[in-house]
Amino acid sequence: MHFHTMIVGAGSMGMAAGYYLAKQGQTVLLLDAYDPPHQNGSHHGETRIIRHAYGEGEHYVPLALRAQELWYELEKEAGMDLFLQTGVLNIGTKASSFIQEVQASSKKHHLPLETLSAEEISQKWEGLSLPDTYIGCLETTSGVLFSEKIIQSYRSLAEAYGATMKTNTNVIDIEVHTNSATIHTDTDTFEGDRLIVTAGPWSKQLGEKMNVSLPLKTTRKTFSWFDCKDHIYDAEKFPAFTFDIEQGTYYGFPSIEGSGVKMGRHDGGRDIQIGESLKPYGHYKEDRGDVSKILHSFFPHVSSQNVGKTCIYTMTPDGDFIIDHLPEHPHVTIACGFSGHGYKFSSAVGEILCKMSMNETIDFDLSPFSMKRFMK
Ligand code: PYC
Repeated sequence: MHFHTMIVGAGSMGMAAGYYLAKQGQTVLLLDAYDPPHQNGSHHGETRIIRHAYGEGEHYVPLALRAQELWYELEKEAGMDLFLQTGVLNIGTKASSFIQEVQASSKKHHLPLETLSAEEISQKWEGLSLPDTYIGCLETTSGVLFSEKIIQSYRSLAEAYGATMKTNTNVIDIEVHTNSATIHTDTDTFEGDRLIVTAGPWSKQLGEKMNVSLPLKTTRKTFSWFDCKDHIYDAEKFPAFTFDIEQGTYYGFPSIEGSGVKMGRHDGGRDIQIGESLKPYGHYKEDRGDVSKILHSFFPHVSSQNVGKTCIYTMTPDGDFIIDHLPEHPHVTIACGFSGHGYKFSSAVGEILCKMSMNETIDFDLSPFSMKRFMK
């Protein structure tokens, strides 16, 4: 079988790319080791945050704004709610470089952002009680994405546009030729003019099959939901949030239809080797301890913990993504290393990967995401 584009890894980035390519009338093959949406990578756990003013660097803002437009478009096409405009409150001290970058990026890109003192925050949300030295930057235009529903929507639409989806399929080998590629799976061989590798934590191993050494580290992360005594944290009145404080960096979600407050720690985690089985949530003491300490310090109306899960971050050394062609083979693109903050961009990244695969002009500066930065 011969395709215009073959995509290895149909998670958040790959599935979005497959959708855009199939919609453009291209023949597309999507391969995944599981059956997406699934619980084995980096897209499960129901929700992800989208923020526009961006603590990780203002170079992400145009990408975040395009992603937001595309989320609204996807909602329309899929005919369902995939984004909830809860707003996002970024919390930290004035000295936090993350908070400073949130403020600077909002100023540079003229984004609506309100800075509130700890007292103003507790007046606005009785569910938050913060030290006097903390401030919060509130962006009301952003909020929460329903990550698994989105992957399912992209998949259904891509298949409706004619994409071929092969699930529970392991890629055994990849041969890159001058103008094409061959993929050998455990059951079949596929040929394509273009190849996109969007395999999250499995990208490093797949890179090796193409003689590319990707500087990726995989980290086991946890997140958990906490019961709330009353409706104080309901998404109708409480925002998604991030913390950049001396205890670490954290993120969380309001209670959505009775889910409870969801919270995870963004820094830290345990390095893992892909292939080793992931220890279940609760295996390590810090799985419960890390976030419950923060939650019980600052969220006085949260009660007992409910349930937790594990997921995987694929980290680059600098925390910026990799979205690039292979230096010697421009028909092969790799998008990986989303370093725990990529999901929100997956619509825009999917569109970019589609354009790269069709040799179209890209409207974004992708130089911060080049592979060359690691090849000095
Ligand atoms: O980038 O906001 C974020 C985020 C939330 C959870 C993990 N990353």
